[in-house]
Amino acid sequence: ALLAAELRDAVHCNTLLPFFQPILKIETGELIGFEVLARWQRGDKGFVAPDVFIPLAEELGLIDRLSDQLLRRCCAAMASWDPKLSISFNLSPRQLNHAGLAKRIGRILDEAGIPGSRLAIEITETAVFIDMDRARQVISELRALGVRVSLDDFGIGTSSLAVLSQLPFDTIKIDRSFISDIEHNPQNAKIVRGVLALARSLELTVTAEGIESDEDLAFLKTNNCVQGQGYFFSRPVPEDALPQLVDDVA
Ligand code: G
Ligand code: G
Ligand code: G
Ligand code: MN
Ligand code: NA
Repeated sequence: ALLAAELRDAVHCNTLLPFFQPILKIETGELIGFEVLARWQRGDKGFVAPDVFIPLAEELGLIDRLSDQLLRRCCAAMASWDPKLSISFNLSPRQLNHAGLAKRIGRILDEAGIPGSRLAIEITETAVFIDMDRARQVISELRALGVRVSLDDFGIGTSSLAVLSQLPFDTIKIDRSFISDIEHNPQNAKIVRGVLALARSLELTVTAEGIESDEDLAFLKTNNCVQGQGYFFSRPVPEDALPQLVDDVA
């Protein structure tokens, strides 16, 4: 109950922060943008993980407001970046069912003067896709804004192939459980090669998550995976660390 009250306050005062984890082109090492990961600094009690406060925000009916605040902050930050850089922003599956999602996102982009092409939306496959028609409509509305749509955590859900077959994604993000330590896990290596082949035939871009070592990276390079992210490049960092990070990567 205390946590809920504090989260209400944090959303009310707009104190949640976006952290940024770089996404790179595997072949060239070029920085293409960042995944946005929400952080809540709870007074002097340290950071609360999104796994905890995102479900709570959903329960409290605060998720849309929280999400809009974060996106606005990101758009404000992006205005000063190299326009080639984009962000990849997580939405809760439940948000797909809220009417006017694409309209709200379009308005936030417009107000900040950021083109839709600099935004990707990440959606995890879950039971929400039971309403495939609804999901298809929202994804199409987002793509009409020029926003790309990614299927997040690919491979650990229950209906990946049905979802891919029925919904118009641009990108799949291979779950990090398949990538970290791929050098020493021949089974995962085979699965990832298969997913890359599947993505090629569906003309989807792939982002590998959870790249933790130069061996992980070398495997993905050899197998022509296009994009990647992970602790090997950088942990998620706050906005004020971005200039340094952009310099380091370049
Ligand atoms: O969240 P909302 O869009 O209602 O907030 C509008 C602005 O009002 C926010 O950007 C925030 O700065 C300010 N605000 C609203 N409530 C509070 C509050 O309880 N404390 C502080 N410090 N600011 C608040
Ligand atoms: O660092 P990591 O602990 O950031 O993230 C844990 C989980 O929380 C991930 O699955 C991520 O997709 C999710 N997450 C992070 N930020 C957000 C957000 O702003 N909205 C939603 N819906 N999920 C988020
Ligand atoms: O579900 P989603 O893909 O949005 O989750 C992103 C989560 O993965 C965040 O918690 C982020 O901090 C974490 N993460 C990002 N890169 C790595 C990595 O290389 N290794 C591990 N273990 N976690 C990572
Ligand atoms: Mn994600
Ligand atoms: Na993931």
